[in-house]
Parts: sequence; C-alpha cells; structure tokens
Amino acid sequence: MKLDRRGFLAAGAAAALLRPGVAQAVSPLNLGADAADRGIVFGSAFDREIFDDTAYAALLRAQCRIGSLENSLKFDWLKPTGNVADFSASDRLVDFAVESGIRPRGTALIWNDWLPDWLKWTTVLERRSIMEKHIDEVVGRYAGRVQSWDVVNEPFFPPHGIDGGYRKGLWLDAMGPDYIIHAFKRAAAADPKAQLVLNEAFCEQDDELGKSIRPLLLNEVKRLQDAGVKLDAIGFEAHLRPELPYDDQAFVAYVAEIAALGVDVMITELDVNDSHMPDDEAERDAQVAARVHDFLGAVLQVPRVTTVITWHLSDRYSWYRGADWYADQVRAGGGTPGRPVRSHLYDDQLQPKAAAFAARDALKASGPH
Ligand code: 9MR
Repeated sequence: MKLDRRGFLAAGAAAALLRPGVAQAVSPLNLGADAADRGIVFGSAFDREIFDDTAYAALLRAQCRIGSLENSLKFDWLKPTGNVADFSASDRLVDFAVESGIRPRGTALIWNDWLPDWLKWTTVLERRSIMEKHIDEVVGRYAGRVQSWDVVNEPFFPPHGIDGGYRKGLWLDAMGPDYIIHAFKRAAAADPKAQLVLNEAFCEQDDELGKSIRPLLLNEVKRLQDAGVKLDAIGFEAHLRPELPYDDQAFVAYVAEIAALGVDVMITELDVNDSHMPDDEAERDAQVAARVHDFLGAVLQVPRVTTVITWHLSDRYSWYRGADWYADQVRAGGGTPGRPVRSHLYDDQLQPKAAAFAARDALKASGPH
C-alpha cells in the first residue's frame, strides 16, 4: 500500500495558504471524484451535527456524492412518542444534501431494532397499517429527492433462534417474514423511481455469525424476486472488526453470487473498529488503513459494487465514541479505555489519515464499474 504522506502535506500546506480561512476543511483528496472516475459513487453518513459544524459540512460537501442520513429518517427518530412524524430535522438534512450535490439516502425505513415504546403497545393487527402509513408518508414525502432507501435493515440475526434466522422484533411478530415483502412493495408504490435496498450486517466477517447469514440473505434475494418485489441492491454494512477472522476473497465470491442474481451491491457503512488495536496512534492508523485498503481492493473487483459509503467520515462523529460497549472492547483488546477513536478516514481535526489515502488508492486501482 502506498501512502503518499509527503504529497499530502505539501498539498495541504498549499491549500491552506490559498484559503487560510477554511484551512480546517481543506483536504488534498477528492474521494468523490476518484470514485466517479471508476463509475463508483462515494459518500458518507451524516446527521444533525452539520447544522452547527460548518467545517464538517464543508468536508462532506467536498468529498461525498452520496450521503446516508445516519439517524434522522429512522422510525424512532421521526416518531418517538406517537404515530405522528416530526420531519423538521430530516427536511433540513435532505435540503443540505441536495444543495451540496450529495444524493441523500434514507436508512432503516423498516428495522426490527430500535423501535419506540409506544409501538410495543399496539396490536399485531394495528401494526401492519402503521407500517404501511409510515412507508407511504416517509418515502412519499421525499419522492424524487431521497433517491435510495434501506427499505429493510438487518433482516437476519440467527442467534435470536427464530425459524429462518430472522431478526426478532415487532414487525416480524406482526407479519412474519413477509413483512419484508410488504415493505418493499409499499416503498415501490410510494416512489417507483427510488433505489430500494436490503441492508445487512456482519456478512463480511468470516466467523460463524457472518457465514451463517450469507446463505440466508442469498435465499432472501431469490424469495423477494420470486414474489415480484422490486429489489435494486443489497447493502453490506462493513463495520469491520479486524480482530475477527476475514477471508476477503471468500467474501468477494459471495458478493459475486449476489450480483449474479441481478442486483447491485453497495458498501453502506464502512468503518474499522479499532478497539483491539494498540494505543499507539500511528500503529492504529496503519492497521485501520490496511484493512480499508484490503477490503475495498477486494470488493471493488466485483463490477456491480456501485457504491461505497462510510459510517461518518471523521472520528469526530464516530458512533463508537463514548459507547460503553466500545470501552469494554478496548479493555478486552488490551487498550486503554477512553482513548480517542481512530476508526474513520478523517481524524478529529478533519484531516485525512492513512485510511483516507488507502481508500483513495483502492478506488483508483479499481477497474471500471
Ligand atoms: O450510528 C447509529 C447510532 O447513532 C444509533 O444510535 C444507532 C441506532 O439507531 O444506529 C447507528 O447506526 C447503525 C445503522 O443504522 C445500522 N447498522 C449499524 C449502525 C451502527 O450501530
């Protein structure tokens, strides 16, 4: 892997001299353009922090051609206390994206996790119409603007012990596995032009969990296709955990099998959990970069991998940051809890790290998509 650090410093210094007022947001990279050169769409998750953090907003604008609203289109964020949605934040975020040339993506339209308490007290009969109303109003509201939806998020979790390996939850309780089919059909009706995606976690891992989900997801694609569902793409999250086993070529073969069914493939939430890496920052940066480089280099061999989205562009807004379970992982990995997270492409000061250059190199080395 070639990390052009000297070139980066020189370019950064020159840019800072030219535009001293915005030096913090200047990056010598243009990941969106490098990806576009290969026919790949690059972007990141973002959310309400952009309302106050203009430097981060500028970085997103400079690097991203697609952006997932991290949370603000989720059921529990739109409807925390009852069946009436508050779109004030999501409207602003979608406006920001559209005005910035970032294609907005909605995530977790229907997800069995993270549902608000009030939904638990509804009957299974009520729940189907609540789901239909939700899809109609949310997808319908943003039709023509939010161009891509994770219609169903994380459908499988075999450790829950449910037949078929499905993730347990209120939607599954109400409709059985056909909640997935209903959700896709409803979303297609609400916005026939939107890209409809089934998003899944863990498949990249070559451990028992990842390998148990792969065939279930592959069969689900066939089941949805047989049911006449419009399924445009499969999303693989790729929250990579290098302390677990990986076999990137085995995963590539699996991704190719999915693509052969006639769907696109997206990497939807890329980051590298650094909890089991040493405290030394340079060492951690090198390990995170190597994982990004190897993973992207592998999956981008498949021409139908159309999109790469990171789960936040900067350590400043890492979802690992401050999480108790992450501190526990750091402790279990022999590290010092409380140390700053370095899981993303840009650091806390919004400067590109080795991982950003690794992503650039992998994108540039990729064939046409
Ligand atoms: O990063 C998100 C975090 O802020 C939320 O609290 C959490 C629950 O809504 O979701 C996180 O994002 C998840 C994504 O929606 C689905 N895949 C796993 C992501 C990280 O947990």
